[in-house]
Amino acid sequence: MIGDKKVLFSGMQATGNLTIGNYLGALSNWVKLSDEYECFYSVVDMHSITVRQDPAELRSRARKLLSLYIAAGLDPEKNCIYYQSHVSGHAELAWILNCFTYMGELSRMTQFKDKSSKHADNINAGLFTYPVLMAADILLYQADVVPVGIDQMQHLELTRDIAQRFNAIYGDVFTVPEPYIGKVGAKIMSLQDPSKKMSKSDENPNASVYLMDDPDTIMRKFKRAVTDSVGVVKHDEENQSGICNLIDIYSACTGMSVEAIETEFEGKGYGDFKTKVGESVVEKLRPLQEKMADLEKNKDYIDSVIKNNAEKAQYFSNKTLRKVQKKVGFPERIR
Ligand code: ATP
Ligand code: LTN
Repeated sequence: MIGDKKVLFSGMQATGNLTIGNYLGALSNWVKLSDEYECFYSVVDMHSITVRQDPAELRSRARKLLSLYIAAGLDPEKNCIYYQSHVSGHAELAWILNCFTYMGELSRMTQFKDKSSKHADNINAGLFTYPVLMAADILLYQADVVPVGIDQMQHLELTRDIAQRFNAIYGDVFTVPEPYIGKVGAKIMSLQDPSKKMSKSDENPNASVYLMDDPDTIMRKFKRAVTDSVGVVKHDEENQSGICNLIDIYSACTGMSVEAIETEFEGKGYGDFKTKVGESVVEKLRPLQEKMADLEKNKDYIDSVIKNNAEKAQYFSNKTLRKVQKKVGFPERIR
């Protein structure tokens, strides 16, 4: 707890351009929960270097991502929006937690398996211990809740296991966090292959809709979206995964229920449906894109957010870090 509020932590990597999957699965829930909790939203740039990055590009993407958090509706006066690399406690706690995590646990992580097959020439130790750094992010702020998309559930479970293991040895040090998975949009699929999740690192640009895509591009991508030959707008995951995905996107953008959507498009063709889905996405993204254009002009404001929030995050993270260091037996600091 911070004051009378429970704590929320979440983060995104500054790799690639964000997609509507990132937005509907994570960012929009962050905004929804931000009044209820004391929130920490990090641009997890330290996670990004587990795969090779161009330094200038990483820096510019990280800044864009931080601005995007604000453009999506997170108020940086109320929410702590900061770069992971500006707060030394993440790496320090990760080291300690590495000593409480087993090789076997890390070898089972599907994201590690996926990324090591994609980057076979660079299976570095950071890629392997990535989930421990994620656990450190969360436990450092004593987070009660972590809003993420379904693909991160396995990492969340590992975080809970590490916290419980540590608490069993040293007493109640860490809050054991709960995942928060939204009801709609928790797994948006690729528009070109609905059996795969929409991902910012997909090589096919038609597979993903990016948050900064202009309206014409968005409409074109939805028109080209892979569907089926059934011809009915129905939420049938087994036989109509493409249509199902479009229904989920439409539902997440309009707030309509699946049943109401099926009724709206009864007797209508896929062409009409795809147009409506595209329009709903364009409308959903419009305010975010406008705000983003404003923020890009306001360098000093973003700089002040970066500075003030890093200090705030450093302050709260230090409390946990000092406690953990004492518990494991590091010598006291002499003042
Ligand atoms: P990459 O494909 O480069 O690994 P990513 O698109 O999966 O990246 P992350 O930075 O790993 O993006 O994820 C940020 C957040 O967005 C996480 O909470 C993740 O669960 C969520 N997320 C990512 N893709 C989707 C998706 N297709 N549907 C719903 N949520 C998603
Ligand atoms: N592993 C996450 C990003 C991430 C994160 C976190 C999410 C790093 N640290 C802490 C929630 C909480 C990903 O790949 N999407």
